[in-house]
Amino acid sequence: VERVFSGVQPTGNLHLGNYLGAIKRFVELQKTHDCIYCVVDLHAITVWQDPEELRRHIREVTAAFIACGIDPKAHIVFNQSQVSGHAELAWIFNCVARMGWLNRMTQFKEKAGKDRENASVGLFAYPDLMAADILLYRATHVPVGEDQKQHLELTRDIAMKFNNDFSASIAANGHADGYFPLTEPLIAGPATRVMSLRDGAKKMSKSDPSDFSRINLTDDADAIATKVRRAKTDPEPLPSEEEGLKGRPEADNLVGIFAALADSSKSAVLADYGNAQFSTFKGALVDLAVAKLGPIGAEMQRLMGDLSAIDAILADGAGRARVIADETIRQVKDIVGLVRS
Ligand code: AQP
Repeated sequence: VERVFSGVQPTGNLHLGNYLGAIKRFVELQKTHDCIYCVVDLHAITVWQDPEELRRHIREVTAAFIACGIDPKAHIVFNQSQVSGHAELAWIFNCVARMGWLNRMTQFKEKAGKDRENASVGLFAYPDLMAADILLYRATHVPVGEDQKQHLELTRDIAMKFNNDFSASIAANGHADGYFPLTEPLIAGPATRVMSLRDGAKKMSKSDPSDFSRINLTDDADAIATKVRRAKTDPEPLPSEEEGLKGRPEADNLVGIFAALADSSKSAVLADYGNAQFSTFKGALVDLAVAKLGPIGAEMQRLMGDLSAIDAILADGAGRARVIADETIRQVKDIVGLVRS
């Protein structure tokens, strides 16, 4: 059976990159897969979070999942810290992964910056926890943005080393070869890496100090219009073919956003807007973004009006996730040789 797992950190403003690169794909995969979608709060605390804000953000990501169209009854939606198996398996993976592997992770280098000595141990070990999130459910597919590709490769390396290191014990415990699956990333479509609206060389990100760099899922029509109109562009009109976007990162980004929002492709968008001035194209992009994101923001706001209903969804999802997770933890303990009663 094919199972999808993915997570989003409750670290602040969810933006168009999170939506197009991840959450929109989560929604689509519900039709064909068993899906588990997680608010990864243990990942969030690898950098300090204000406790009140963290609580609000956990509920806000949950509201965003549901407002975007994830069905928490047909699939599983929960927050990571409510299922202890994530932390337990992450510890075992800390003992499987090698320092050298983690030293190569570019996200750690970017997030730790120059002051690496002062980064938390959790931030360094973050990819091991991510591998645990995925493999706890023996997920076969993980929809993510391009920025997570390296972490998915590490997840496969951990699964492979675990399967090798414990191959005799895996067989002795009656499991088929390869206890953990080699999970496939699902990175596809025209917006796997949405860039900042202010700088075509930088990823759109929650932590960018400029709010004009991103479109938040909660932005109203005026905010979306202002941000798109102010988005950096070059002076040339749009090219009529995709080839012409090479070397024009800002144009490429806006065309990719348009294509993803319209469920279309960059070449189809350029067939309609090739040779158009940016002012014309940006006007159409504002209309499209407002039409697609407006209802999501409004629904998020409505859902946030009843926090106990959100907490009930998380509790129900955690209960169902725990059934799968506990079974994996029991099996892994037996494989590794940890005595349990
Ligand atoms: N710019 C992006 N384009 C496409 N996909 C993106 N994702 C994030 N940014 C983009 C995808 O969204 C999912 C959830 O991301 P996350 O919140 O777990 O972590 P992140 O990648 O660290 O997100 P941010 O916004 O960049 O946060 P900060 O600023 O805190 O680092 C993932 O699937 C991710 O690929």
